[in-house]
Amino acid sequence: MSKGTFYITTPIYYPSDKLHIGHTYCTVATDAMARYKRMQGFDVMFLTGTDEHGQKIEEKAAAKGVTPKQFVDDIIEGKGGILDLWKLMNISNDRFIRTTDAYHELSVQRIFKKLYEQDDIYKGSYKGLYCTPCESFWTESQLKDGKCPDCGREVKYAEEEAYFFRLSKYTQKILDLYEKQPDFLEPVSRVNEMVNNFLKPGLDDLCVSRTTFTWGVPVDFDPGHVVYVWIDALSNYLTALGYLNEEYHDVEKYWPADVHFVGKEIVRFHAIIWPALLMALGMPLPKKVYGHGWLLLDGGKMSKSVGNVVDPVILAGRYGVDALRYFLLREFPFGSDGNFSNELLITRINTDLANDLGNLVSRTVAMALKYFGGTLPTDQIGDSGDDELSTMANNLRSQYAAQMEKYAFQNALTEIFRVTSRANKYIDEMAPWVLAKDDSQMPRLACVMYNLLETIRICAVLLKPFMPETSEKIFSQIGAGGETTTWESAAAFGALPKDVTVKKGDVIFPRIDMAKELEILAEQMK
Ligand code: ME8
Repeated sequence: MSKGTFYITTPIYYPSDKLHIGHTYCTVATDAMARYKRMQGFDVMFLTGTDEHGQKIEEKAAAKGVTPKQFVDDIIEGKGGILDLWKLMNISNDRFIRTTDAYHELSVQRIFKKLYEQDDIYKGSYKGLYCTPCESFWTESQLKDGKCPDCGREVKYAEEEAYFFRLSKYTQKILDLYEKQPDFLEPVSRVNEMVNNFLKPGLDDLCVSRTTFTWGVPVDFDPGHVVYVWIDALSNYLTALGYLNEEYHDVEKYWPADVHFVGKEIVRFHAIIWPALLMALGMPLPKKVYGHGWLLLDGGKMSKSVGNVVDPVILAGRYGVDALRYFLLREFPFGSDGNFSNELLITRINTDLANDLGNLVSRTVAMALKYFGGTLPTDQIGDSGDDELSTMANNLRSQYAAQMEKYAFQNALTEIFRVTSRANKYIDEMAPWVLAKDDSQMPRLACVMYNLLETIRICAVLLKPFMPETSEKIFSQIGAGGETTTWESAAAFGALPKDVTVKKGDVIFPRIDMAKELEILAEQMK
């Protein structure tokens, strides 16, 4: 039975270049959350997609001698493109929206018109410092040494006819929102940033149309204007459900969104502009916006324009998708920035996945085979004399859930690995190889093996959102399946039948030779 709906989104990505591991980070986090909620029995809608309009794409396409649509089609649908990357990373999105989809464009035009007709959008002129070669307006503070920050050339004062959204009207309403709904925006540090940097000084009206490029959704009642970025991009969260279009009919079912995951630099758009637009449209607001941190490389934000990007395809190819997924969510607290390095990745795989989890599974399965031929004897189950491990495993699901509900993926995983470490210690303390030498100790030995298998089972259930393929491999080795792999079954110790049969399988995470691997990676990432 469904526990209700859960609507979660990633930002829609610019298909201007190949995506890097920073983009993968947010999508993997969203995927883990979506899988977690599905496992719990929620009817999940997980949306991701691409944000395809704008001057940058138009220019890149022109430089390549193709149309903007051909350009984005290739980056999205072409070999090694965005869709391939999400498939590789095992992303379980329910819907994929492209802002060039006809139904989305139609909705955007309808939204724009509605806001214009009710006077939330008005025609004015965009005034500022203009760089002619870059066709960009800049504010005084954005200039570098008084010149264009992009190309370094002179700027001059200019005016351009444009439409504006009356964002200034919403300053107090957004402040009230943060007051009334203190968990609307998390982590809390981002709220302070919004209040101090943008709301306290007062919001300016927002330019929402342009006439200097054509690659965008046309304003249907004023040819020459195209809808400028944010109305087009932000509204994807609604149009993908069928808002003001006939493609889908899910607005009532899934809106308001439960959470929008976004990178910290676009929090302002999601926590100020988006709620203001929704207020203007008379729509309920999302329950939460979560602004995650950046993956840094050598201390700077990983980004294609800087040229310091790491390719997730290379890493997933060498260490497996699950290892990469695990690393991303285990290594960095979701709300803060984190410094990526190949050393960190390999260390994490070796310590947690190969030594801790992998060893626990292979030792346990090997001992169950060696001492009992693979099937535990029901008539001989005794007491191991230690209930600390089973108590920990029993409490694990609720501790894990408490962290997952806060989007504290790192802590949720830490909870699981505290239990796997304890289980490894339990093996050393129980010394099954000593028990096995004494016939009278067989009931105790059987209990030790059962406790280990049960502990592994509960951990593997809770790891499913993070490492779906690994959990399946573990289930198959420890003789779990069907009802013993469900969320419900992880609530209590003892779901596996007492005469469970294990099966030898491959090592789930082979140990990596750090020095050798670092050399190979350096070569491949050149
Ligand atoms: O911002 N670390 O698209 P985008 C972590 N189209 N996250 C990173 C990152 C890094 N190094 N680099 C990028 C856009 N991201 C808009 C969104 S939503 C209505 C429109 C994250 O392709 C970034 O923070 O530039 C953002 O959340 C997402 O990737 C998409 O970035």
